[in-house]
Amino acid sequence: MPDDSNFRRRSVLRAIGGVSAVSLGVGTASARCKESTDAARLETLVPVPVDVTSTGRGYTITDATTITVEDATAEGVAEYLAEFLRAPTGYDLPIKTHQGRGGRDTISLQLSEPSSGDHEQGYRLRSNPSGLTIRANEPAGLFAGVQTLRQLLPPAIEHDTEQSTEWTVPGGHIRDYPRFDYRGAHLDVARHFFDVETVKQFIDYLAQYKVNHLHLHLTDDQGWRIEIDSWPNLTDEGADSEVGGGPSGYYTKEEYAELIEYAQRRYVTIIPEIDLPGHTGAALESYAELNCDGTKREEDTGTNVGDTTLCIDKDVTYEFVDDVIREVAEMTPGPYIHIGGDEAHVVSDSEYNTFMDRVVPIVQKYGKRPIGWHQILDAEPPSETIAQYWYTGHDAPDVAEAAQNGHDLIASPASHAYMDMKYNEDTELGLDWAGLTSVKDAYDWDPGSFLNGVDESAIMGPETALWSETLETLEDIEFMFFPHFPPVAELGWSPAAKTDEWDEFEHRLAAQASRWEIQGVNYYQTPQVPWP
Ligand code: TNX
Repeated sequence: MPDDSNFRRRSVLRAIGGVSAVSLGVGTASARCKESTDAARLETLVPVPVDVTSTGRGYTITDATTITVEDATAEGVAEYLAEFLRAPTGYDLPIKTHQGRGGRDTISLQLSEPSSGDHEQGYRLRSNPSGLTIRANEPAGLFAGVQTLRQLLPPAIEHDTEQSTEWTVPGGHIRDYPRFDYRGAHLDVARHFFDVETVKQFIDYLAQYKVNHLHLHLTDDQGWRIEIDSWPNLTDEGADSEVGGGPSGYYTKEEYAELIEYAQRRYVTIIPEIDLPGHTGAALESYAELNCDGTKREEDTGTNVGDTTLCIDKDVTYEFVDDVIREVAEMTPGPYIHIGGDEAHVVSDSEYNTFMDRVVPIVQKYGKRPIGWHQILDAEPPSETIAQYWYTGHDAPDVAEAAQNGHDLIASPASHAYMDMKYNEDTELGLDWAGLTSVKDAYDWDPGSFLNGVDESAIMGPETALWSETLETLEDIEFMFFPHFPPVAELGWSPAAKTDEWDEFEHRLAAQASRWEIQGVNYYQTPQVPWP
């Protein structure tokens, strides 16, 4: 239950100590004041880095700044950074190739040989008056460093038109790497359809908080959202409905490729989900032969779950699944395909097992690693199968046993990671079947130890889920996602020892709001957070 009533409003200045005490107006005092305002940004990063050292004066980006890379490997990140900085600063920020550190007035992006103890997604960032360096083992690490750099700049950097301000990065060193390699966010585009632009915006939000997997729930009872050439009715007939019956749609193969590419540029891997054998109303509405009774199902615009299934006993079911998985595998460069497996309430246990025994190998045959909601473990699939835990309890002996037997898990407990749970009783959007999830609840758990009897080494990482029964627009998505999401993003990235103090986190979270305001994010101003 949320605990908004106990909330006490505290100034974010507490977290950025000392700033308010410095007198303004006098030359040096004002410079010192600015320096400490800049330095405060080292202390409001989300996710909080592994190590941060403040060293006084930092680097100011000017008209003279160039971005340097040592070779083409870092160019993609350099271009992303330049594109991001050019509009608000109005500077040219040319990208140049240069061996080693770029020298004065450069933002230098360096890829180095991994040194011992360095994580492959980690980075180091240094800022001093002569320049700024981000060093990493992999481009993904550079990209994470760039997201940190973004938060080290004044919030005005989030504008897409030219601003006049001093673009100072506080002086300091940061050493940083993720706790979990896998940090995910799920988006339900089936209950309500979201167009390509909306999903791109969502991907940008993930990247901003260092989340590197987007799980797209592409099919459900209410709509089929991905073009499949060999079964064209799926989108000709199965894509024109959604919850409430409003306007809907699907991604053509070209649009899906566009999303993949957009995500790749941001080091986000897309995981497509084709939910099987339940949650298949849209397919059953498109093809009579997939139904056991041979007649097409009626269009579904409601929110019931669990009352649909492909016909387990028919061969055509497996021809259908094979074609769909083959085409989805062909258009997905990432290593995973999610095959759902949840809430198949109208099949018997033995039918469920029969189905998964045939379908899991299809995913493997097309070179992908299967993921399922944790019910998939009931069918005892091969240990390569990843299970996504979504119940609320800490005790799940079957899941714990599977983890001990080699299954990897994704942690999405609905009581903490379901972004569609209402913040409190008054939240107009969202659901409450798993209880209310305040922003504090979203932070108050440990993905590594949530499940009793499961060792942290079996946890790939946390994943948020955003189901869209009640969400129709980008504004709706933003309302449930902000500020529910950054807490879970931090739990995925930051060291456990740095993520157990809500009193400290709430100030860093509050400091993000000035960026969201400029970005135009429709966030919920929960009274639990001391917004500035
Ligand atoms: C449960 S989580 C579901 C979804 C609903 C969601 C709403 C899961 C695997 N199944 O079908 O959309 O709750 O919160």
